[in-house]
Amino acid sequence: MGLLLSTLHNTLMRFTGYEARILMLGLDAAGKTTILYRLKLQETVTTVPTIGFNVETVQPIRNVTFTVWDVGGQDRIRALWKYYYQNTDGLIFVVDSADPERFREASSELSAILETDEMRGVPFVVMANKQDLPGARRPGELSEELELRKMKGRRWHVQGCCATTGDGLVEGLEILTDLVKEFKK
Ligand SMILES: Nc1nc2c(ncn2[C@@H]2O[C@H](COP(=O)(O)OP(=O)(O)O)[C@@H](O)[C@H]2O)c(=O)[nH]1
Ligand SMILES: [Mg+2]
Repeated sequence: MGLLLSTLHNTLMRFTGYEARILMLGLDAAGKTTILYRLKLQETVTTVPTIGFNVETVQPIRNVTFTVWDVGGQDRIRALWKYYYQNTDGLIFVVDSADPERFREASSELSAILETDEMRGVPFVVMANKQDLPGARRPGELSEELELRKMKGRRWHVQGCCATTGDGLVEGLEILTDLVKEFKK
């Protein structure tokens, strides 16, 4: 854990010099909150339930702000999301790799997010979470299932991970950091 934390801080250090706004989105139960806890980002989380969806915002760590909420099936409040999309530098989209019944829903949510004007060109990393579970799809397979090759005009990566152990999380963040730096050039 100590190692994970110091690696994470090294990773976030590489953002220093400018502020980076990272969104972490995904269907409910994909593992977003677990990732926040695992990265020790949870302590400073504030939840804003009044606007109809629970937004978790982490106070900036080394100039990096994380904002998190569940997507899917909330058409009534979808219009509000764009205010949170504004000025996003990078997207983490978390998927439960062992729940193929929801791949289609996850894929259409991801497409809808990426198609908004506010998210144009923003790079993303798909966290292929729950790699520890039997039957979990590997990252390559998941990128086929989510039809990521159709998502033109931006850089992306699929990272296998396990939020409960922390495996793969720092790797995914490091790759996102590199993609964000290229995007901001
Ligand atoms: N086996 C396993 N379970 C996980 C993993 N990540 C999250 N979970 C479990 O999945 C459930 C939903 O996780 P949560 O973080 O609340 O999802 P969220 O709705 O996206 O915030 C919880 O019971 C977690 O303990 C993982 O990598 N492996
Ligand atoms: Mg959650």
